[in-house]
Amino acid sequence: MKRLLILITAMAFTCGANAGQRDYAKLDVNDDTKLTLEEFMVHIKPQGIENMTKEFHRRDKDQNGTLTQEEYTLKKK
Ligand SMILES: [Ca+2]
Ligand SMILES: [Ca+2]
Repeated sequence: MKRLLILITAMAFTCGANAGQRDYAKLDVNDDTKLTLEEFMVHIKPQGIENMTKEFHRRDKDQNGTLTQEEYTLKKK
């Protein structure tokens, strides 16, 4: 049990360190290094969809309908 807790803590720490990249890889379901709106929405709760749609378009600097990793991580804090 103690070991599991340490493992979870270690994982949380690792995730925090480079969360943007890990998120991006996880969201990019088809691994084409572009995030479509659909991929972007996969982990979003229904009530968050409107906000996330705005967020997606805000990050999509070149307005091509997909997010590169750079666009995705740019404004993330
Ligand atoms: Ca993709
Ligand atoms: Ca784009």
